[in-house]
Amino acid sequence: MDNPNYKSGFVAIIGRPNVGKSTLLNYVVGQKVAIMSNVAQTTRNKIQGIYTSPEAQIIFIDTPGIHKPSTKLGDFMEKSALSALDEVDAVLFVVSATEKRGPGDDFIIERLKKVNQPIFLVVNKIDQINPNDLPEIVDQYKDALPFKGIVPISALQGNNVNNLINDLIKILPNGPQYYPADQVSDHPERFVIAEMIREKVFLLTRQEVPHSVAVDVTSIKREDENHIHISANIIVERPGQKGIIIGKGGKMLKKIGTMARQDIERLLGDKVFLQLWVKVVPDWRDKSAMLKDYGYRN
Ligand code: GDP
Ligand code: MG
Ligand code: K
Repeated sequence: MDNPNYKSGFVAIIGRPNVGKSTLLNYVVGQKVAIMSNVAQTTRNKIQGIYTSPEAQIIFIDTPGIHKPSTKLGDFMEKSALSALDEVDAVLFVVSATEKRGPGDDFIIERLKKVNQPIFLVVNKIDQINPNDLPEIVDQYKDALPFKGIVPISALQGNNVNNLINDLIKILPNGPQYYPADQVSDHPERFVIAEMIREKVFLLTRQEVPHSVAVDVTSIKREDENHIHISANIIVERPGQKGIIIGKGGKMLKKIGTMARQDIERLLGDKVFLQLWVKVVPDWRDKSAMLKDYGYRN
């Protein structure tokens, strides 16, 4: 891609549970990449969806970890959600037009006060309200943060989502098309699966393994009617990290595989055979920090 005017960047989607973050992501990407559910906090992973057009590529990050931490795990997830915010080009703060501003929103607003990147207020579910009520809903939020824009949408019906995308493209920097245009449509679940494996690596090894670990899902094949065979490489920089991930007698890798497999089975609704390898790629760290962090390979 050598179009010097091409725009690209990373955008985080933040909001309390059930405001429609996954629905928005899925609408924009045109694929069911994130797990949608009425149950709060089902999407515990940093899931990315990629929007690609001839003018721009936007890589979306779902950060459900940004809620009040009450456990060690919550703490850990919140930290990674916040550190993701330092690296993005814009933040979408999604609220629901059908609900009053609440403590969950206030908590997020407090966190977002520390963020320097442009923040858009996205008022979702406008299909559920009387248009006359919109100004009153927006009034609850509009002075809380120095919003770059306020965009009412219906993620479910797609109303006004194009304008949101155009607003985002306007503020994105010039940059390359990081991912091939068909990456998401080829294997919409590939990114999610890689994220699920990555999450288990961090969860189980804690701080011993740095965030530069990448997961590359090398194949997803249907074995038979009820089974899917998945192979993935966990890529680290140093042999020591490989040792930690494999663990004594392969115990750690087995644990990572079992926990990831359970998540993937829930995602795909099928039984899964998951084969994991750990590979050392010494110059991995030299690559751009952003691409590294999001598991990009090549
Ligand atoms: P998340 O927790 O923020 O990711 O929320 P989800 O995307 O999982 O959505 C939660 C619920 O709200 C689901 O039942 C969605 O179908 C519903 N929903 C999301 N966006 C809209 C919308 O624009 N309009 C309506 N009516 N429902 C929506
Ligand atoms: Mg969600
Ligand atoms: K949800």
